[in-house]
Order: sequence, then C-alpha cells, then structure tokens
Amino acid sequence: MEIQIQKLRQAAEDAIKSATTNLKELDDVRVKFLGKKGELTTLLRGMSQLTAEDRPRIGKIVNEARTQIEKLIAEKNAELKEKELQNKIASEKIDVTLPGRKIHRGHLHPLTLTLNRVKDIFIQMGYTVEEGPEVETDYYNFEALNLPKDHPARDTQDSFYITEEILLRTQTSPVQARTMEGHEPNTPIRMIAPGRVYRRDDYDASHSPMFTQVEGLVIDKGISFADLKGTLELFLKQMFGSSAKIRLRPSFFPFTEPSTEVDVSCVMCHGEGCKVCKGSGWLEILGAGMVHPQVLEMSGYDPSKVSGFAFGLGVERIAMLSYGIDDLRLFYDNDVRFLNQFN
Ligand code: 2U9
Repeated sequence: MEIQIQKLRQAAEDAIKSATTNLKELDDVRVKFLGKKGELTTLLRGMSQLTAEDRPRIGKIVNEARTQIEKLIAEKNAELKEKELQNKIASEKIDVTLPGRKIHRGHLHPLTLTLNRVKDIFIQMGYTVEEGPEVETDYYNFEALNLPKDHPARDTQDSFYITEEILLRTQTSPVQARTMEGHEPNTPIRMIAPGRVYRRDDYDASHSPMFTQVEGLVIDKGISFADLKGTLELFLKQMFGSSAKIRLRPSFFPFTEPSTEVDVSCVMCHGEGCKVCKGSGWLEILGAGMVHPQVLEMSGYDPSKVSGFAFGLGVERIAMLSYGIDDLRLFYDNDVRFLNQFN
C-alpha cells in the first residue's frame, strides 16, 4: 500500500509539472487524483480494510501525499494564472504611435442652418415659434384664411388630398389660425410658424412639390403697416447685412389687406444688376400684409379692437441666395459632396 501511495504521489507530481498550457489542464489533474472519484480518494476509502495497527501509519502517509499534491496544485495554479495574465497583456498591447482614426461628425443641413438663422432673428425680437400638423383640414388650410371652397386663389395652391376635407397643408398659415383660436380673444400674439408645405408643382431647378416656409403673425392693439415695414426691414438687414435696402410693391393675398411683396436689394450685385436679379437690382423675398378683418374674426378676434400684420417667406429661396446655390434640387438629393460644403 505504501508503495502504491508513493507511486500515486509521484504520478500526481509529474502530471502537475507537465500541466503547462492552461488552468483547465491543471484542473483535470486535480479531478483525476483528488476529485470524488479520484485515485487518491479511492485509495483513502480502501483504508477501512487495513488492520487497526496499519491504519494510522498509512493514514498519515496518505494525508501527507494529499497535502503535498494540494500544495503543488495551488502553486501551479498561481503560476498558470500569472502566465495567462501576461499572455493577455501581451495580446492587448496598444501601439500608441499609430495614427488616430478620424471620427466623422455629422452636421446640420443648409436648410436647417438657414431656418435657424431666421428663427434666431425673430426669437430676439420676442416672437414665439409655433408648430402644427402637416396633414391639415380644408377648414384651417383654406376656409379660416378667407379662401372659401369657390375661391379662385385655391387653383394656385392645389395640394395632395387624403380625403376631400383633409390635405397636405399648402402653407403654414393654419398654424396661425390654430394659435389664434387657442388664445383668449384679442390678446396679443407675436409668433412665427416654420415648417414643410406641399403643393402640386413641377420638380426642377426652381420648383418643388414640397418646400419650407416661415410665416409670421403679430396681433395687438394699434398694429400698423409701419410696424410691418420696420419689422421686415430689420429682419432683412440682419439676414443679408446692414447695407441691404428694401422695396415694397402692392400685391394681393386673400388673407391680408392691403398686401405687399417685399424686395431686398440684390445680395449678389448690391443693386447693380446681375444674372441672379435678372438685371433689376432687386430680389423678391417676402410676401406680407395687414391681416384681413375677416380672418381675425374667423379665429375669434375683434377687428374693431385689434389689428395685425402677417408675412411669409420660402427658406429654400433665402438659402439659395445666401449660399449662391442655383438648383433647388440640391437640397433634397442628399449628395454628401454637396452637403459636406456646409460642415
Ligand atoms: C393668418 C393671417 C395671415 C401669411 C402670409 C404671405 C403673405 C406670403 C408666401 C411667400 C413666399 C409664401 O413661401 S412662400 O411661397 N407668403 O406671401 N403669407 S401674408 O398671412 C397670414 C397667415 C395666417 C392667420
């Protein structure tokens, strides 16, 4: 029995020594000798057959062998763990001399940049920014703006109809009508409504069935045409520079009376006359007017107590003039060679 134990101890020591690759291999050795069905454990169980005289002596040898094997396994375990750690560190080594990877950051679209500038100017003047649905009712898109079903001006704003009464909005004006309705009647309003609008139209360098508008509305006691002119002049000077001049021409819109077109001196030639302004020195940039009494009344305001002015502009047109872009479709193509120029 003693010889058997010595052999087993030697075999275990050899196995531990040769377990050089990984912890799993070492654990297999542990199970083989010390596990529940391990060789030393089995030997220990067989001790019940020994004589009472032999048992303490043999027991001592077996226990010594067990302790020794456990000690060697623990030592080897620590050694292998350290080795695995060193291997891991070596494999994860970072070459700090490598050039860095470029992080491609996104940026805002030129239309968003232009819209943000327009918004900032009006926010500075104390305007609120209001939004509304792009899918609108015929009532808010037309009726509430003095465009009844048989009004000829509806022909210029044919739209995409979902039903006879529901359509894609042709202007952001319904947002103003909704805002007025949401206010205590005759209380002041100073707002802009930016957003996408839709019209049945061609798709070419200067037309699109979808574009971006900003409309504005100011209502209070005693608002006059002088307020309209002063506000829009200030806006255009901030947008195009303090040397910009403005010119008003009479016009017609169903929702304003009187109505006006607002021109700005050409941003390319400063009034000299060029290709962009077709030699006139002026650019058509805004439509505006005093809010029609009928429109005030429709949304619960009393035209004998308050008055207001309204205006509208196309963001694409302003962006084209600001950046010198000659084709509207570039804004919607999503060609990164174009978009990256606004980074
Ligand atoms: C309410 C009352 C009045 C909004 C207005 C214009 C003039 C205008 C166009 C300019 C170029 C739209 O982008 S564009 O095609 N807009 O000329 N818009 S006054 O008047 C309103 C709106 C709402 C309740």
